[in-house]
Amino acid sequence: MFLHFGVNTFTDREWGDGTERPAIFDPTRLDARAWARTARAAGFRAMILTAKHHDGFCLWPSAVTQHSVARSPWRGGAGDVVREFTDACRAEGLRAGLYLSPWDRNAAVYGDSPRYNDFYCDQLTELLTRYGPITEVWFDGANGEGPNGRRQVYDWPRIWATVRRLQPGAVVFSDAGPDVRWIGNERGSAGDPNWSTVDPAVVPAPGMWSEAIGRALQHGDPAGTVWRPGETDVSIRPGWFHHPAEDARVKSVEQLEAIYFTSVGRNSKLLLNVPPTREGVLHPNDVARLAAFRTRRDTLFAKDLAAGRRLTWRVTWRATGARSAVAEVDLGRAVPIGIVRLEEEIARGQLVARYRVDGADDAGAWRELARGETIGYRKLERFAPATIRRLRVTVEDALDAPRAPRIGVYA
Ligand code: FUL
Repeated sequence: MFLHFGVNTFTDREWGDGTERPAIFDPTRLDARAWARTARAAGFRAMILTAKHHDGFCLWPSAVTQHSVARSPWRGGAGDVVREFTDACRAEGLRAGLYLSPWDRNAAVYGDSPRYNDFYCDQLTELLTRYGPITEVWFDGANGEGPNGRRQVYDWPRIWATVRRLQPGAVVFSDAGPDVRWIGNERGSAGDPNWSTVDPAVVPAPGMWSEAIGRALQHGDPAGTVWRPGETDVSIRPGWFHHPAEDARVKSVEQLEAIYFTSVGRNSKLLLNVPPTREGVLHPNDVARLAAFRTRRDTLFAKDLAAGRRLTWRVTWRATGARSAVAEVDLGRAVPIGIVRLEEEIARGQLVARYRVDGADDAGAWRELARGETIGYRKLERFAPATIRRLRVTVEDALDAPRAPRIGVYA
């Protein structure tokens, strides 16, 4: 779960310009533990907080700027949202991630490239040394001009090396990874096909755009030399920050379900943004929607008809060529099915390049249910419900001799 929170929450804007008075930051009942409880109940495994957005306002008391919670009336100027957030994550068994916007519209040194790189690495060092293990560091690509109209030249190698040195277990997210890549849009839709490997030369740094970059982010590259799986970030509302005028525009369960299928169901992780309100809590409409989304997923995936028939079902897997193979699952009896889940053992790489799924009823009449290209860690296929006894997954092409995918079958 992604949380966008900061001065924009109080000014009702999406991008602050850095001139906001820290005094406006005054959440009346901030409750990070409640954010974490909601996230956990909804099935999230990690949360990522905007420690600093483009306005430069820091949700922790940074020693290198005055533009922070330390100058706000909240908790008498002694508060630290990053501390409360990371404590809450740990208390609820969630991993903690942080977003530190490279673009800073407040810092006077922004655009004075070597000095801002120092300033930025100082802030990163504060975040990565004060709050225990950080799972993911999130670098967005927006990078406009500074307060002085100058553009910053970021020292990405140094910035990434700072994360490696201080938090060797953290994954680094940006358009250019190096560990996890942006999926190329903010609509919740990963590419199909979607390879977890990329050619690093195509996306040299965050914040660049071309058609080739867009394609690389969406689809990856089967010939790519680095492993850089996609992460799909999308907001539960039209905006990233909370705006009271959008309280009735929280995405429906149907929209969230569709996003789940086009992100998690396409070999990508999902990072769903749920922004706290001015009070510092999640809005009841968002909380209710998350709960309903969880119920929907639990219902859709309640019963794996393959695994549930352990006594009678059989899976056979045989190679049909150097890079092709076929798996067959006998469900024991003909049952209505509408979703198939396929998973490659990605600890050993991503191989499948083309596959099809067929089903046969009791009479043994085969029909095609779905076909696709990549599988990766998870591929979800949804089709018009059919009554099926035997299921066949045919890998028609792969980068190397394919291994048997895990197969789940749902009504
Ligand atoms: C973008 C930012 O400009 C948006 O405000 C938001 O934070 C989004 C997740 O990343 O680069």
